[in-house]
Amino acid sequence: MSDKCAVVIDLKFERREVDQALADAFKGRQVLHASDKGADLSQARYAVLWKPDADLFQRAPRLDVLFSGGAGVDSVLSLPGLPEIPIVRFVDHTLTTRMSEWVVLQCLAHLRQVPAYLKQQRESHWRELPQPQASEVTVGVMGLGVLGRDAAEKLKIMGFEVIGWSRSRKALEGIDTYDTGGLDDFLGRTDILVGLLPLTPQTRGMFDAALFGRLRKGGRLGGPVFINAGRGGSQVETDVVAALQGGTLAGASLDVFEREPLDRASPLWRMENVLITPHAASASDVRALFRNAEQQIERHEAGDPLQHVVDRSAGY
Ligand code: NDP
Ligand code: OXD
Repeated sequence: MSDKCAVVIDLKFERREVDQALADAFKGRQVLHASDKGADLSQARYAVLWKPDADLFQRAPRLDVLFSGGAGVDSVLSLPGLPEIPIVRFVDHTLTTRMSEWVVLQCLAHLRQVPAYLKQQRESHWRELPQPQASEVTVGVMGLGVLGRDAAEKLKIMGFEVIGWSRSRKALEGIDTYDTGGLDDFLGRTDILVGLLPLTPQTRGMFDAALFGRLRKGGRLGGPVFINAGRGGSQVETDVVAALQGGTLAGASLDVFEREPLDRASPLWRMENVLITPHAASASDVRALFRNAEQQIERHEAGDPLQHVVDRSAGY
């Protein structure tokens, strides 16, 4: 056996996919699978995890670093028995690129009236709809972290007017930015609201009736559009439904929900102006995840600081 410290894997990917990715990862290190209930994890120093079983930290009491299988760490931070050790978030261009593709796709879908054309197609109805220009529509991105920033820049390239909001104010070329104190001004300019916020006590339930009511009225899309790929816990789903039914919102694209999978009885499934994806905006690439964890372990063992460490007091 190698004298390099062992790694535990506790991910909810298909085991075959994990095994294929492991063929090129953690060379010279023992890799243990938490799903093998007989495996001795007592000496493992690193864990790569996503929604692990409740007994992981009892079985692996000597961990030094946790690697989250996703960019969002709300579920990791709420794990029972979570040890006081660094948690490294997953940050990788594959994840960022996928998310920006999803966000740009959704903004374009509402700009170019895809939900209305899909309805017309189902009814074999030939009718050209108005075509506002991207430059006439302001997209407000809430959360200008790794994902929000890239999405904002790509939306800008597509020609949208883009503004952004985050806890601390950011400087982005060609994009007006706001901090928490500027929320009213930010919302009052926004035609398409994009949520790319982590779920924290501050962001829980933030997308509610009051917030939707502060979005810009009278824009070129016939009303504001809400797009969320951050976390479902940030949206009050009954308020989203009511805002769509009452016309406060003209449309929505939702990838995340208060409870996942989204209940079959949810009216959101049947709304013609709503596009739904099953928390699939940007899936973690398991090869990239292992490559990242391996690089961070090498840094850690060489005495260099870990990167993308979660700030537990901020919750992300
Ligand atoms: P980052 O940590 O890089 O960025 C988070 C951003 O949110 C930062 O700009 C931060 O502000 C801002 N923010 C946090 N709390 C507040 C607050 N209370 N008020 C205002 N702004 C706030 O995260 P990522 O960009 O990497 O990821 C964002 C989220 O996307 C993840 O947490 C996860 O929930 C979700 N996600 C969803 C996926 C999907 O498939 N649907 C896939 C991957 C991630 P500041 O810059 O000042 O710190
Ligand atoms: C993530 C996610 O946080 O998949 O990476 O939601």
